[in-house]
Amino acid sequence: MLRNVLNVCDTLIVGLLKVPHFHTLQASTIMRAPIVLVVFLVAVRTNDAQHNFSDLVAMISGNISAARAYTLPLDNEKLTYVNDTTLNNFGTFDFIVVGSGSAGSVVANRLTEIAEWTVLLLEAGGSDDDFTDILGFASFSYFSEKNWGYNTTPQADSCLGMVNNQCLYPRGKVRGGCSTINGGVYARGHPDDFDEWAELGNSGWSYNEVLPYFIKSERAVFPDREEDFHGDDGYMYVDNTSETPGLEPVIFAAFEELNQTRVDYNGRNQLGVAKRQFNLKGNKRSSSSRAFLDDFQNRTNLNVSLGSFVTQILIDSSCGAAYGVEFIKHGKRYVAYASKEVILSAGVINSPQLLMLSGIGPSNGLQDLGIEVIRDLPVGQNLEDHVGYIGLFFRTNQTFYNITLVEQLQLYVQNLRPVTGGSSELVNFVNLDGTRDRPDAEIVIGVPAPSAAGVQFVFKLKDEVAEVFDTSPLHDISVSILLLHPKSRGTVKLLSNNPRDFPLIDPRGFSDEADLETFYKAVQYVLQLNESVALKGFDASIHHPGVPSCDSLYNRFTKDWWLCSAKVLSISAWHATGTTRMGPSPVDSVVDPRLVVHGLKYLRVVDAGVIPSAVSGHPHAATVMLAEKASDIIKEDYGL
Ligand SMILES: Cc1cc2nc3c(=O)[nH]c(=O)nc-3n(C[C@H](O)[C@H](O)[C@H](O)COP(=O)(O)OP(=O)(O)OC[C@H]3O[C@@H](n4cnc5c(N)ncnc54)[C@H](O)[C@@H]3O)c2cc1C
Ligand SMILES: *[C@@H]1O[C@H](CO)[C@@H](O)[C@H](O)[C@H]1NC(C)=O
Ligand SMILES: *[C@@H]1O[C@H](CO)[C@@H](O)[C@H](O)[C@H]1NC(C)=O
Ligand SMILES: *[C@@H]1O[C@H](CO)[C@@H](O)[C@H](O)[C@H]1NC(C)=O
Ligand SMILES: *[C@@H]1O[C@H](CO)[C@@H](O)[C@H](O)[C@H]1NC(C)=O
Ligand SMILES: *[C@@H]1O[C@H](CO)[C@@H](O)[C@H](O)[C@H]1NC(C)=O
Ligand SMILES: *[C@@H]1O[C@H](CO)[C@@H](O)[C@H](O)[C@H]1NC(C)=O
Ligand SMILES: *[C@@H]1O[C@H](CO)[C@@H](O)[C@H](O)[C@H]1NC(C)=O
Ligand SMILES: *[C@@H]1O[C@H](CO)[C@@H](O)[C@H](O)[C@H]1NC(C)=O
Ligand SMILES: *[C@@H]1O[C@H](CO)[C@@H](O)[C@H](O)[C@H]1NC(C)=O
Ligand SMILES: CC(=O)N[C@H]1CO[C@H](CO)[C@@H](O)[C@@H]1O
Repeated sequence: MLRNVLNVCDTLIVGLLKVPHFHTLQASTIMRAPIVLVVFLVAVRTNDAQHNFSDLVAMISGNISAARAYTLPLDNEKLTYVNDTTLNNFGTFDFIVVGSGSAGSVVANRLTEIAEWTVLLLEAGGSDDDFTDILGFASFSYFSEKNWGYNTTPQADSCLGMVNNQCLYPRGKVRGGCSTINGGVYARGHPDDFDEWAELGNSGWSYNEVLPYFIKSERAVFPDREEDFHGDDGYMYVDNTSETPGLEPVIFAAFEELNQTRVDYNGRNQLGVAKRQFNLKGNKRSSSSRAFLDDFQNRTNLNVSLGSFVTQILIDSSCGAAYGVEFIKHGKRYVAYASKEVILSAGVINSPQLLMLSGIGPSNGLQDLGIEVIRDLPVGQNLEDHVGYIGLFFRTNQTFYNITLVEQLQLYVQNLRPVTGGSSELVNFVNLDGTRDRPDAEIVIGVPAPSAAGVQFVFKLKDEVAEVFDTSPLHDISVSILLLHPKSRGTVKLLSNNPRDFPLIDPRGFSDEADLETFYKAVQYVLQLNESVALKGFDASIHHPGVPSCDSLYNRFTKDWWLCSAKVLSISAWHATGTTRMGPSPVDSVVDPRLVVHGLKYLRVVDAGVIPSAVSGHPHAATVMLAEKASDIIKEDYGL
């Protein structure tokens, strides 16, 4: 019935639609601005520096306590709760962007550069805030309303050390999406990654073609970077952090003994050892929302609606044209219409969920759930994820941060570690198979702040694993291994046809045995550091907490033991991609190289899910890049 009113199959309708709420919207924005300003001035005047600092301490302690007491939800009941079944009309916009995450914030910004275009940005979560701005406390946000609250399904070959064999699977449900709760690491990947995208049939996406888009968004402010590869006037800040006193020279020297040279890993050569680069502006996170939305709130053609959970994409099945969305906001149901396009930027889990709820996905699976199939596409079928290992440490004779929370915050306001950067400080990208210049593993070195959430808290270790997990936060250096190109693939599926239910996330880490072999090579590589002369300066040696279920079967540090322990202490690195991958064929991809859903009109996906094969880095940078490029593709498709 709605589709008859709009006649969406007629492409000319675009120019004829009325924009009912748009003009009233401008007036209300202008009137609100002075009120905000007054509040701000009063706040600054009444806060002396001392008062300000005690406020900071209270805010941090409050959020940490709240996280420790938080119970993760089991479904989306709070978002789907409706106490008024009327379907309200939210209005008509040229573009509706679903999700304000790494990608959606960029798309909303770039499309509203065109003054004639109106954009509605719908975000299920609430605001980001002073707490989420601090990278070192990110893991506490997993235990808050700012995380959707997912776990993986019980795993067979990974996450075996966690309760019920399930790994926590955080996803940002907040302005900025995952870029508001993630580690803030800025690592683009290797040129071959993007050349591979192009070789898979995605013309326009080779390294030379995407590099300008990495540069476009970036404002790099750290020294010793390779200028030709970095931007310095984009919106998103990239910086390094101060060092943990004494740590860096020793670690650099240790890796140099393994013939690793110092690099700018986002520059000419990725292989080597480096200080970590972060999305940081001073001591604060430079998330997509901070970088691409904060300074643009006065654009009258951009309407950002938080607390708005999209439950359905409206599609005219007779011609396959998307024309709007249905969503729930504060207990009320709304429909919003798109006179040009609906753009899904709901992320690697929720974009597939929303597509499948709307009839786009594997036909068998959807029919079984009673969902009418509009297009049979492999939605959710190619989940590719980096697998991480959390059981390796160096135990040293150093005492890194024997300081209270207040002392950590005193350092923080001076932009000093440990809290500014989290536990990731130095990194080594390495190729283990010896065949190419692209890394297949990443070794991450860091010293966690004493206030960090800790592995036991974040991962809900099984009792028998937690009992032996005897890390020493004051003296240990963590050495995490990430596999960058594992062969295992997982899935995202629906539990039911109800948006209230969480989707089923099954990453299937280590289900392909080749990945265990790569992991073993990575361990052998890291163990060489145990002989390092440089680390003797810390009297350091490898510390492994042990794994009861493996210790009882094999001798420690034998190959069988390592492969057994891999399955117990492995996690998803939360770097999933590929669930709506782009490609030329609807047989093994969901969107075409212009990010339009195969066989449909006016519906694109722009988020990490379209990444066709994993990057040798962390996906936020590549996701921002692809959103920048997507915005240009969209402008081009409308003749701009
Ligand atoms: C804990 C964690 C740590 C990570 N660390 C790093 C790191 O250090 N560096 C790095 O590069 N990458 C990291 N990643 C990965 C990276 O953050 C993500 O790959 C990237 O942010 C994905 O961007 P996106 O735009 O695809 O989705 P998201 O950023 O997840 O955005 C999706 C948005 O859509 C909203 N949404 C979803 N469904 C709906 C709906 N139905 N209605 C309305 N809104 C909806 C969500 O609330 C969210 O705001 C990490 C991820 C996690 C979870
Ligand atoms: C208060 O603290 C904030 C955040 O640390 C800082 O940006 C601001 O300048 C401080 N204001 C005063 C008056 O000290
Ligand atoms: C958490 O931090 C936010 C942002 O500063 C603040 O508004 C909120 O009150 C804090 N929560 C608690 C429980 O202290
Ligand atoms: C966004 O659109 C809604 C519905 O049309 C309107 O009520 C609201 O005022 C708009 N908000 C802004 C900030 O423009
Ligand atoms: C480092 O290079 C030197 C000189 O080529 C070589 O002798 C040594 O074996 C290499 N070390 C490692 C760990 O590869
Ligand atoms: C928004 O604010 C910026 C900076 O204050 C200003 O340059 C710009 O012109 C404003 N835009 C609109 C549409 O008011
Ligand atoms: C409906 O629910 C919303 C969200 O829970 C609440 O804010 C609102 O007050 C409720 N309205 C009524 C009439 O109960
Ligand atoms: C940490 O500091 C406390 C208080 O100053 C002190 O008692 C303790 O010995 C210190 N621990 C180490 C390992 O230095
Ligand atoms: C690391 O070296 C120490 C000696 O410094 C040795 O006791 C220990 O067995 C070695 N550990 C491994 C895993 O090789
Ligand atoms: C740590 O061990 C090294 C090597 O034995 C030694 O030189 C150094 O003084 C020790 N440092 C501390 C703090 O004990
Ligand atoms: C913000 C910050 O601490 N930046 C540091 C980045 O690394 C260089 C080189 O180690 C330091 O000089 C900067 O201070």
